[in-house]
Amino acid sequence: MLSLLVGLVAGGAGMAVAELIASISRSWRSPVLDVGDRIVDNVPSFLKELAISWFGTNDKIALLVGIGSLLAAFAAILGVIALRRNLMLAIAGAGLFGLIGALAALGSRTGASVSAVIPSIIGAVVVGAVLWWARRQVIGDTSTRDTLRPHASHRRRFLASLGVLSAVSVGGGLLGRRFDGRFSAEGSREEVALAQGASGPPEVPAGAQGENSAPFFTPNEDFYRIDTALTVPQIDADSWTLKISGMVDNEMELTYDDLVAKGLIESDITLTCVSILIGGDLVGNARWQGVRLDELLAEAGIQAGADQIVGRSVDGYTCGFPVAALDDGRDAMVAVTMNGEPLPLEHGFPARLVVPGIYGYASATKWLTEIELTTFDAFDSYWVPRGYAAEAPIKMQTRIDAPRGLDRIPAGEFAIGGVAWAQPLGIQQVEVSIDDGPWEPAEMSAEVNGSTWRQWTYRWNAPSGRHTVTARAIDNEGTIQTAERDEPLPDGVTGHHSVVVLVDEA
Ligand SMILES: Nc1nc2c(c(=O)[nH]1)N[C@H]1C(S)=C(S)[C@@H](COP(=O)(O)O)O[C@H]1N2
Ligand SMILES: [Mo]
Repeated sequence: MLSLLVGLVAGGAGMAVAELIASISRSWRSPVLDVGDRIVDNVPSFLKELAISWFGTNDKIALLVGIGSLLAAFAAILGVIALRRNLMLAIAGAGLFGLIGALAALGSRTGASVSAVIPSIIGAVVVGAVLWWARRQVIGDTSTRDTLRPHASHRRRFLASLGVLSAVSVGGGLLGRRFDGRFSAEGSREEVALAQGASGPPEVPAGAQGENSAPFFTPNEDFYRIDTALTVPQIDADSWTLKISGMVDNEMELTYDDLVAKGLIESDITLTCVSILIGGDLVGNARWQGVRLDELLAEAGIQAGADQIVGRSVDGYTCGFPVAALDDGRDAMVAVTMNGEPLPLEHGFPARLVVPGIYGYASATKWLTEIELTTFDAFDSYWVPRGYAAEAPIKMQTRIDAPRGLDRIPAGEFAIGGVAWAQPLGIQQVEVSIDDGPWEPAEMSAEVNGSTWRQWTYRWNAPSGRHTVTARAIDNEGTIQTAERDEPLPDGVTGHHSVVVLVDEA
């Protein structure tokens, strides 16, 4: 019991010191986050899909809780080894702790300086030192016994010291996180909002909102968030730049002001994640403002032979999509606002790519810092070596928002509602089938543009009993959404959304 406690206190003290030291320099990170990053980068894709389907947008918290639990278990074992077996072995174990942290720091996607190992190494030294001290307290330096029989008064004093040490560790750890918070970009975002005049949530275009569908514009707070970043990159708009590089005639480097001075377009675009399941919620619609990507690239001059546009993030993440995707004039942009405010930090402040019709993983680089023109042969973006498709057009989907699966509703008139998307073509019609009966057309809400989801309502006179409601869409070229089911990997789900509903006697 005591040795487990000693291990936990030693581990906690080491973590706290590492956190404190990591907070000194902007280029140093918490070892836990570094280890987490390497796990995120190396976890097999099927596991990542599983994590998203289990934890949704909380997958990061789940990962950190997992790492924390493993660390605690490891630390507790070190305590047992230190007090009951071999102190040197336990200190070596603490060294392993540090080594893993150091390697994780060096493996950073953006490349790390050698000094990035410092927090881990000092943290490990502290763990070793606490274990050594605890062993001397418990066993005494003259003794080589394995059994622990300290005097009661000595024991009380020792427990008190452990208590103080834990309290100091918790305080130090919190202070470290707090101190690290001085790198927050929230202030920069507020300045940008003041300078640009945030207009606030947009008004829904006339007739676009369905009766029982998701809100036409997804509020920023509710917008799904998917990325590999365990902590949100903090970027000052003032010192940020956007490079345009690679196979272009004129490489460019723009400041935030240069970019915005090019003039902003405004467009309603529905983002979709390749990991969305049938009927899932990794999709959201927003009004974006930004600089047209085709115009920006025309200015840079795309060289013949370039077929891939790569967006690089400050955190090392990369997206890649075809140059040819821009040929149809869709509103691809370097976006700076989302629903009438500067991009929220989690959604890419100060600038991100938004490309209608291409899944987010391949197009929607957040915390954008470079756009590189290259070829698909020459470069694989982040998810491609991890098994996702290099080209990722969004597949048509229809989602039933009401009723939800296994809802109980009273018999009689019910407005079945939902959304459908087929960016950038757009949806012509949604059809509903009850209990595998004939497909009947739904009432369509106004179409805003092909890159935005379209909402629909089907007025159903529900008879009592258990019924299955299925919906499918038809795009503006007349293609009917396939019933064939496919998984998210490697290029997005297909299949119809169905819900079972329990209708009570009226
Ligand atoms: N820098 C960075 N940008 C990224 C990602 C990422 O992991 N890192 N994930 C992409 C994925 S998979 C999706 S679906 C969209 C999600 O954008 P959102 O979080 O604003 O909804 O961002 C894309 N842009
Ligand atoms: Mo995604």
